Amino acid sequence: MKFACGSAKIPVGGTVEAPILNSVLQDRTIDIGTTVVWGNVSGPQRTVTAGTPVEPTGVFVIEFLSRGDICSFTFTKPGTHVYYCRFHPTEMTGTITITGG
Ligand SMILES: [Cu+2]
Repeated sequence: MKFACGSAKIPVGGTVEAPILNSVLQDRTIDIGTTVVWGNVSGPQRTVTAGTPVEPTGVFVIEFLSRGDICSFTFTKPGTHVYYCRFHPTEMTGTITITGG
């Protein structure tokens, strides 16, 4: 699992931003090896939690993303991951699709 927050270095390879703005978690389609960077642009605390509230997958879990915080995760396997915010599990959901490999 390659996961970085705060001042940690963004790994080598492509990066794609997925800003969290107006209570929306973004959908992104990326190539394998790409790092998705989530930043809490506005609003209260968020989480970026892989899976669904009923069935979290644990593939990536970013807890307590306060306003201004930036976290990232590098996807090294193809697949599709739905994700959600634990504080707003029905309104805030998104999908990351990883192609290639
Ligand atoms: Cu939320």
